[in-house]
Amino acid sequence: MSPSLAITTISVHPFAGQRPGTSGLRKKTREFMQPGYVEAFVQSVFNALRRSVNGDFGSSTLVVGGDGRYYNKEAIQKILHVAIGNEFGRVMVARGGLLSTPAMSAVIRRQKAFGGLILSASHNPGGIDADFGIKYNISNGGPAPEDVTERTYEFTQRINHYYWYTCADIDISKEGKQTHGATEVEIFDPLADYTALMSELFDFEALRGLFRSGFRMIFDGMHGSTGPYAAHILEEQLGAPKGTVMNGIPSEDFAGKHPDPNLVYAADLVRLMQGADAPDLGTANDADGDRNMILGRGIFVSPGDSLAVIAEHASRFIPGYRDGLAGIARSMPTSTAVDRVAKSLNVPIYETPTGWKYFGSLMDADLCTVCGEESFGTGSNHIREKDGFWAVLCWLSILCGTRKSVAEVMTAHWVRFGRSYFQRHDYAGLDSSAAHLMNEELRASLPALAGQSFAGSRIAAADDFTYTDPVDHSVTPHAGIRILLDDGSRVVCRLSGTGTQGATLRVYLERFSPKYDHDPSQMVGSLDSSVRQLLRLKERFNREEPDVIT
Ligand code: VG1
Ligand code: CO
Repeated sequence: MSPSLAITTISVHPFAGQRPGTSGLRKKTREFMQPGYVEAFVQSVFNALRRSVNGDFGSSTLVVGGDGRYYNKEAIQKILHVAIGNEFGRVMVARGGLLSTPAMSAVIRRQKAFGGLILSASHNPGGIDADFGIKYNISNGGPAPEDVTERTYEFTQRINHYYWYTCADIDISKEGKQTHGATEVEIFDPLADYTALMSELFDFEALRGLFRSGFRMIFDGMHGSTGPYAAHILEEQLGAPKGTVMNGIPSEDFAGKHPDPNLVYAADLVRLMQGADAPDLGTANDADGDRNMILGRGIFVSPGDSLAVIAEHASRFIPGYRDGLAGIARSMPTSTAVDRVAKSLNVPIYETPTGWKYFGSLMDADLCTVCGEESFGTGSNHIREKDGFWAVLCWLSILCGTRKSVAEVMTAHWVRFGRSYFQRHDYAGLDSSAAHLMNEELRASLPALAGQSFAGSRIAAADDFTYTDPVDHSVTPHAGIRILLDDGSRVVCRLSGTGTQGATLRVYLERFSPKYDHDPSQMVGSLDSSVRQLLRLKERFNREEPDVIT
């Protein structure tokens, strides 16, 4: 049979709401399981990209993999059949379908692929009644920028057919190459490129020495996709004792938990790190491996501080950054701790909207080397995604180089730079229209806020953050409402773009002090009560307390 005979055109109707958010298309799993849903979205992605290859994917490589959640394998089969139907020259599939988000980014870059499809709803729970997602990454290895996601969305709204290659399920359990139609399907080792990249950036020999000296750590894989990477690199390559990796076996529903590395959802690890026999370092990654949490004995490192400490020490203790940093970027709501480091290093600092896609153009233009978000995301220009395990290796290198404990590293940092006390309060499952109305009202009230008293200080400025990309000059409006106080404190409010049900309000609170030993909750307490009053949260939503504080 000639290849084209096996390709059929299948009719499909548009599905409402296939608009990618902060990080790809994220919905309830059952929504994705509707017949034709995955096919229609993936075909729309290809339709949006087709003009960039002059209508022919014959010399393009597509990479496919996911975080192993429920429906990962089924969706991969669908993507393979549609990609072969669209006559991609090569499709690379991670063995077993398991590929972390940062590894995807590394593979796209090292294999010079055209792009990749990641199946993940990140830190959201998995299962038939939980969440699923698909994200497209472009050839620089990073999330598709907004012009691509918007074009994709337009195609989803007028799609009427997709291309399908008819054949049995493709075996993705063993490495090797197969030919289907006009496409070479290559099953690859998901650990190889990522491990090679890490060994180039970090001094593995020094880290082996650290473990030989008796250093103890825990890595919590939260049953997501990173357990195998961590076991391979920490236990096999760096000589950390077996058992260093906990919850390291990927599971379809992440053992029924939120695979989200924060104080609430990684409670077991947090407890361990507070115990009498706590190891030197405690770390966790989310399901798709782009988020990280860092803990020391009895101490939690807030993500904004972690970014600042990594930026402070990178050029000294991490070979990949020996030449220094070109610049640093953080998302707007992220604490300003790293700004002070940038100042001391005499490098520019960039403030971007929430979501990793905004860092890509800065890194492609060599304007920024290290970047991060308050949502437990840290990374650098080694790839174009945030990288949870990279952050773990950064901290290992800093502890190895300084011979200090996590608490000592933090204290030294705060003594030198002062401390940004920071908290994020999430109010989840709010009525969507009420939440949007609140946003509108707040926006309308902004011009009148300046000069008013707030949390014992005075509002110096209040605005709705608009970002203009310094490289491609694209403009992103409505990226979060900021209230800036005379005393340097900040409150930021925005609605989440990754949820799958109702609306989630995120309130970010930050207060600076040169003193480092205050209680964070107390330090942001008056900001919290003032913003609750301003937003009239109780009245609107009948909510007394946030659902999650990070
Ligand atoms: C959240 C975070 C944002 C992060 C995004 C994706 O978005 O706030 O910082 O980039 O999740 O992270 P939102 O719109 O819900 O606030 V992940 O680990 O899902 O790829
Ligand atoms: Co994630």
